[in-house]
Amino acid sequence: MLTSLSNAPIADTPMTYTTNTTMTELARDIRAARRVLVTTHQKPDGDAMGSVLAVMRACAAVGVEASGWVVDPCEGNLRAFEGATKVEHVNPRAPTLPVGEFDLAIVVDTGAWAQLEVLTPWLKANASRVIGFDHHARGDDVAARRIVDMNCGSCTALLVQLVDALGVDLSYGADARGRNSIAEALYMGLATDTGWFRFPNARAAEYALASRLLAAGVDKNAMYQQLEQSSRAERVQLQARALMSMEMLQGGRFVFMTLRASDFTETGALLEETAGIVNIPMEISCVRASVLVVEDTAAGIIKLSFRSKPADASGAFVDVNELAARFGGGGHVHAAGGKQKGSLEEVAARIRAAL
Ligand SMILES: [Mn+2]
Repeated sequence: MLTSLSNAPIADTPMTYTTNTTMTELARDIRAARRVLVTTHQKPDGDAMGSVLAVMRACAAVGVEASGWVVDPCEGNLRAFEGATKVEHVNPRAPTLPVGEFDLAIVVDTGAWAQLEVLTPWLKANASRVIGFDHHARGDDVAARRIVDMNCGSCTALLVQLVDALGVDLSYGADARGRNSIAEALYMGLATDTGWFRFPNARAAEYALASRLLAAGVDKNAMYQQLEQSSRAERVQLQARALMSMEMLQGGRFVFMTLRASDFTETGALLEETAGIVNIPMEISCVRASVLVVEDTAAGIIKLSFRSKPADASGAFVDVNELAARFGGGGHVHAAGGKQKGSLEEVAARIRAAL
């Protein structure tokens, strides 16, 4: 639970977070299963939800019963993609654990205990049956067997290999309008994790996968509108608050923004509506990295988001994965998150010192 969080950085464990099995073996085990649980990190983003939905649909395609189990908050924009794929949404303040017998538990888009707090007791009790698919640099021994590929722009870019290994058609699951297919779920993760193919992690392989998914019937324009142009006005007002708080540090190399509890109450915006705000200052020429600090009074923690630009002409860049690791988190070289206890002022001072 959240009370187990500490301010200490994640200790470097001797375990190496790397692939220790093959896609063929995991595909075979999924096919042999009768019932599987599919889950991801708390507060799922587009890649997490896309990964859960893609795996659930691929399981359905091979006759395996899949239960989706996700710890909220989860944006309505993302839930809109569930269609007929029924995902159980768990309230982190009043959590429940999965009920019934599962032959396998499939953890996607994370391998870190810190991101699976609600489900940790259940996963530990079922340790031998847990398999994982991830594209993050850091992780723990959540999944006994796992495929980890940091070179995938999204977890769904890794999962397309699983779908292929299962021999399932990418258009499986499409409804009468051509929506809610496996391809759509894969595209949701791919498009959102690569910032709609603008971020450094959008490379030839990611564009090639996008091409394949579009050919499989993905309606990218409808998806863009649903994912990026369906905000409430309160969300844009919250963005304005964050931008008003903007401080330029180190001669403008770093941008530092804060959102206080009062910013949420006064705008009526929700905590999950902070998504994407940390990217906005990257539009500024001199900025190399951006930090957003959010006061989450309900959870009693301070949430941190970090972003950085790819290497400049001199080859220099800010490794925000390393930075986030010093603040109870992690992620990728150019996109990471963390959480801290303490007051907003205390945490802000710690981060300013680290920058
Ligand atoms: Mn991801």
